[in-house]
Amino acid sequence: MIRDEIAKRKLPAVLKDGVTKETFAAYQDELRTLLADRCFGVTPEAPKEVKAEITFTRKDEYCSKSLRQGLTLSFEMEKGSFSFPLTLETPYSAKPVPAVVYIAFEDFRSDGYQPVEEIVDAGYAYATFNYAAVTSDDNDFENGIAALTTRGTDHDWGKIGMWAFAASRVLDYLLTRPEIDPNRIIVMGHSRLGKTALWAAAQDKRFAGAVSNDSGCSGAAVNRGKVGENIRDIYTRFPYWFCKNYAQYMDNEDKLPFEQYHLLALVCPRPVYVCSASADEWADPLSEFLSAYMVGEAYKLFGYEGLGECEMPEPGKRIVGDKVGYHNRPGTHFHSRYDWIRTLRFMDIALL
Ligand code: GTR
Repeated sequence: MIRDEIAKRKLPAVLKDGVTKETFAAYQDELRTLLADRCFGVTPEAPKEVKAEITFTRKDEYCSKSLRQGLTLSFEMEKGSFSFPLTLETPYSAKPVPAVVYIAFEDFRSDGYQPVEEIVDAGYAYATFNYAAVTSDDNDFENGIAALTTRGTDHDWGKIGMWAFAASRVLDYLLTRPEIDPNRIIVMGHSRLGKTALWAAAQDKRFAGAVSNDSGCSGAAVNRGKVGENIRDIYTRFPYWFCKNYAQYMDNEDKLPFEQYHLLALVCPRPVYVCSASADEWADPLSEFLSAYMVGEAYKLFGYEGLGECEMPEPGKRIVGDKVGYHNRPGTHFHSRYDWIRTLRFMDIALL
């Protein structure tokens, strides 16, 4: 039973004593500072301006349903200017459309994790970039955006922070496009990029919502009592995703001054959707579900229903509240059309 699971894991409270709707934003500031200092590292100031250059335009994609554009976004960092490519697919529509910023493992391609025609058919614009074009997914801090900032102290940002920062620069640009509804731009990612999407929305309130797919350890999954990957596993293999302080919590999860539902609480009251895959034991679906379940308490402050009194859904089932949703897709670690379609259906309503 979920209640027993929560008691057994000795999970910390979602809300500090006395937090109200009025003081929630101040509480979020504390949580954000904590997550930056202990886990993902501190993000530098946003640039004053993001310049966009259109590199190609195709007007008749998907039997003329959508416009595809390649772009280069450029801006100044502490040690010089940085540019990276973006692809934007915008469905033709009489009214401004919602949009998804998808932090991807590869360049734009209409296949695999990127079912672009389905996304366009669901009425969403799709803005995607290859995370490797921002900085490499390894311990090399001499390339891309990493080379233009500092990583000296124990709380300097890691690669997840850098990819999240790039997602915010995409948002800067999308907010200049009249075809896109500025109040309905969400951020999404799978696995390590699901962790990134949550951290992006946690820091940037202009994102209207966040979606994590199979994000597991240091993403949506609660650390205390987690099976599969733990902080030692992740920090040993991927120390560069995080700030150096995170090492203190290897084999020491009980000392973490937050839980992963606090990362989700940073998105509240905006919508958040957590996707698990039933056979993704490394990510641990039950621990991902627990975060979605627990964070309901924060949404209640705003009069929104959380997941309610429920148990972990069977594979193939989902549970949604007003602004928080969860599904347990049958199968292994993957970002499938199943995940995309159900996510966007949830967002259709939750973003209203
Ligand atoms: C794994 C890592 C996970 C997850 C995954 C991925 O190796 O242990 O935390 O992020 O990679 O990004 O595919």
